[in-house]
Amino acid sequence: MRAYIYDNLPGDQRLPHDSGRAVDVDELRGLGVLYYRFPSLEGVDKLAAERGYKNRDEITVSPEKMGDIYEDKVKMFFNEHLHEDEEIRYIRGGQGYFDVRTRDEDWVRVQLEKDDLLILPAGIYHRFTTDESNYVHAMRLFKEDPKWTPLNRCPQLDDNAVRKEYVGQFLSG
Ligand code: KMT
Ligand code: NI
Repeated sequence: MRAYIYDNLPGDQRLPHDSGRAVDVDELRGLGVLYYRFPSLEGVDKLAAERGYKNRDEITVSPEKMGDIYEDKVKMFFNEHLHEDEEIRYIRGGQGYFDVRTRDEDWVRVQLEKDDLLILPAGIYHRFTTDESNYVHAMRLFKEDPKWTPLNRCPQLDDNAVRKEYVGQFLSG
């Protein structure tokens, strides 16, 4: 895992876009974003049990697996959105970038690789993309049924109760 401020320069979303400003795990924690490294599934199983996660699935995001819809999927994952539940992703192979918003509306780009697990809190604005390798294999963890409805960012979403709760807990004061 490596995290840094996104440079906001034009260019393919899959390029690193590294501004050169590093972000450490304490800063991530300040945004409610938790990082773990689990070399085996044991650690993941334990975390899932502790947090009440009953279900999981695995997804491979690559042109080989997805064919013609790959480019559309990658663009969709990159739309800024939030969820009303936390989002947990465990990377089993390849790499990918999760971008999360700071209180200053910068993006922190979190580069994940095999064995990295990231927890995004409910209500945080974020987006995802593969990198130049165009390959990531990830496990998605769910408390109940696989459901992770993305709510795309728009002004009215600031009134969403889960968003307000997130802002109150992590972005104010
Ligand atoms: C997400 O939340 O954007 C995804 O599930 C993308 C694939 S998992 C790395
Ligand atoms: Ni999401």
